[in-house]
Amino acid sequence: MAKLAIYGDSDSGNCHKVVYVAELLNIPFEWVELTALSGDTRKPPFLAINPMGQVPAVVLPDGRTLAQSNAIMLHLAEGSRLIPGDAYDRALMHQWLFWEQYSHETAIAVRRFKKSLLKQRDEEIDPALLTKGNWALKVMNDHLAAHRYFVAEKLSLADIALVAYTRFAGEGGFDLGAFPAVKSWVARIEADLKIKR
Ligand SMILES: N[C@@H](CCC(=O)N[C@@H](CS)C(=O)NCC(=O)O)C(=O)O
Repeated sequence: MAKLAIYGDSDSGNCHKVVYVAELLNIPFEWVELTALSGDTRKPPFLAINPMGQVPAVVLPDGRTLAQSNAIMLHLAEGSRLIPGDAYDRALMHQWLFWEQYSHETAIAVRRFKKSLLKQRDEEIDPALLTKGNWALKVMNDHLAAHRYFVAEKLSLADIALVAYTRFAGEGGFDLGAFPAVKSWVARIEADLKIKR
């Protein structure tokens, strides 16, 4: 029987999300490394798997393909403890997943990419990214000051999506020391996910 194949870049938090879920749920997989910066994600062999030209993308054991980190996590975790059974809690989880993609990843991951991977200097980076990322961290910190997890006081895909880039926020020039509830939540989720690196 074919295994799940995860096409990803090992520097990418979006790709890590998929691995975290597969490992947590004991789903066997093979990893296919594709460096986003090399342009390989925009070449025909990979475009046949994901016409959007981005990692992560997966080929399921039955040969079907799927892209977008949060969609892949939702599919792999269908019916598992990582998706709340209660309809309202499930909607709350989706609330955080959509917010992560629109308001968090677009500032924190993008600034980290520019600073840490493209080696751009602060003066070269749009200052709005710092403002937007700090706002996202404040929203998280306010929530986590009163909660151990994002939804229903237990680990869900919301925590996994949000931790993926929050744990690298320092590489993007964000100071997690200013957001103590976020900092301790990151350590808690890293322990829950048994993250090694
Ligand atoms: N919304 C997408 C974002 C995926 C994304 O931005 N992937 C980047 C790596 S983190 C990529 O493949 N960049 C290469 C490119 O766009 O050509 C997701 O969550 O999967």
